[in-house]
Amino acid sequence: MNSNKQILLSLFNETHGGFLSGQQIADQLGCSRTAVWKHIESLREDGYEIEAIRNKGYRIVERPNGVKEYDISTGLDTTKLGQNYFYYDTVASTQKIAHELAQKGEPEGTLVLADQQQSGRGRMDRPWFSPKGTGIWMSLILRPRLLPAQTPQLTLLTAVAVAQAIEEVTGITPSIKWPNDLLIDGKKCTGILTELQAESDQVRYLIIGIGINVNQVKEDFPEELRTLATSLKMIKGQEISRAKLVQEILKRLERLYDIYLMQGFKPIKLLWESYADTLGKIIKAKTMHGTIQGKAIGLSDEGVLMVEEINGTQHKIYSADIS
Ligand code: BTX
Repeated sequence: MNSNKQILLSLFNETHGGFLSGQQIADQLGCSRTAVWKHIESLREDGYEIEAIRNKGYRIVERPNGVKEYDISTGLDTTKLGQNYFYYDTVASTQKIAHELAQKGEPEGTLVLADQQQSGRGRMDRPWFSPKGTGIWMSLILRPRLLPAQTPQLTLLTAVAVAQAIEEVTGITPSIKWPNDLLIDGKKCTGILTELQAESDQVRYLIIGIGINVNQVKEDFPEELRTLATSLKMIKGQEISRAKLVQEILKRLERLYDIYLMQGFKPIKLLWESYADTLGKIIKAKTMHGTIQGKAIGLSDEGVLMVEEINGTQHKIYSADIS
């Protein structure tokens, strides 16, 4: 977005839904009245509904549910996360781009977000359905000083941050299915994918991928996902602002990440447990080494799921699909 458009949108923001006269805009942008009209037209082309009234000026009636740079940066309450922002209309996968940027040295907190992904991916290369304009498909670069074995804790931390943000923006409380799914009414609305580059004893960088179904309706999902997946709009019955949700996630994530770096995993673990759907239930954990069935009895202090078989044997589950 060019800077004149950004300034114009900031001016509208300051009016809190009120009018700006053509002269005010011309003065602030240092341009002619004809140029003002062109800027307004260009906002309309971006999907802004703008009312124009003689002797009063212009007023934004409705904003597009966008996630471009301006939509995210205005009102973003973080010092690091999302301050360096890369937006794309369409990509194969934001994970791939975030890896490339991390390798080029982009700093911690860099955010990559796309309006649509054509090959969005989940764990073990499973596909992640990421249609245009309705969801949040984003990847965040972190550079914590951690051992590779500690990084699953950041997946759990991210799940808590997203759950808190969804709660704040929509009033809906999701539950977390270990380790990386957020469910509402038993259906998946969010998936989290953590990938890392590391030496044997030190993480070089982490890419945290977050996919959230925000404004899809049932018919938007392919047949095979309709019984498994849901969106926030389907639950809430109204459109949700994607930009607001992204901002809230970044804010919550930054706070929890700071707490984690200072105090370790324990406070995060307590929060995670308060949203947990898995604990106390009899589960089947499909791991790389076989299937374990038993009661999910808790999280260890490292963030590993503890499962107790009926004969009392306890297992630590580091990575698995849970059913
Ligand atoms: P997962 O492996 O736990 O879940 C993948 C499974 O979830 C799929 O096999 C399918 O059954 C189901 N699924 C696919 N798409 C959706 C959807 N939109 N809603 C609900 N269920 C679905 C979860 O992996 C991690 C997903 C991370 C996605 C983000 S989006 C931004 C970033 N870029 C990227 O390519 N991936 C991450």
